[in-house]
Amino acid sequence: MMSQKTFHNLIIECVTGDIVRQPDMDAIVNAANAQLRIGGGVAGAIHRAAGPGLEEECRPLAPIEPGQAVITGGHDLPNRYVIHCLGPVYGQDEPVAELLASCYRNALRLAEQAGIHSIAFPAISTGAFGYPLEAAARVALRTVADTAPELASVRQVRFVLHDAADQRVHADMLENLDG
Ligand code: AR6
Repeated sequence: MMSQKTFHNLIIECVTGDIVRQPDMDAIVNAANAQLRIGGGVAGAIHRAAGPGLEEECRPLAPIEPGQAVITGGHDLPNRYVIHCLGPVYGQDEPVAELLASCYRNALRLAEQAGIHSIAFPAISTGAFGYPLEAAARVALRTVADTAPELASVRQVRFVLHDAADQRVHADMLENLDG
């Protein structure tokens, strides 16, 4: 299942799938922990697929703060880059929506600097960090759409949702999102 819309020449799409199985994307985004270690969820899947070289490259870049992003190589992943974002812990890190928006803005800024054309995001903070899916989707889609006019290199942003219900929430919201 797939839905797509264009904002200022930026294609935004929402698909159901696995973040480590997006071989056509230049970069994938990690829903990281502050220490940039393996962890569970998205981070576990990315580190397992990338191999131990990723954790080694991450070590000197840690720790990072909520809202911050750092970029590394993709190692054994099919993607050239991984951009690691630390999302806010819901009910703990404040202001929570602003910190989540910063993740998306900072990731896109790093992607621009690296000359990246395509980037895939998971739903940052909506797993272990407890951010309600619909509220997080609203922040994520709005932030990416609002950033579109500033992007020159990034042409395609893909939201990869692990389950179909989450994908539907994003697809419906994308459908109703104003440019
Ligand atoms: N591909 C796409 N989406 C996924 C995948 C996958 N392979 N696996 C899970 N999701 P989470 P967070 C979804 O917990 O909330 C880690 O342990 C998942 O259903 O990965 O930012 C780190 O080490 C959920 O909707 O990230 C941190 O400590 C979303 O991705 C902490 O969890 C994010 O879930 C970060 O928590």
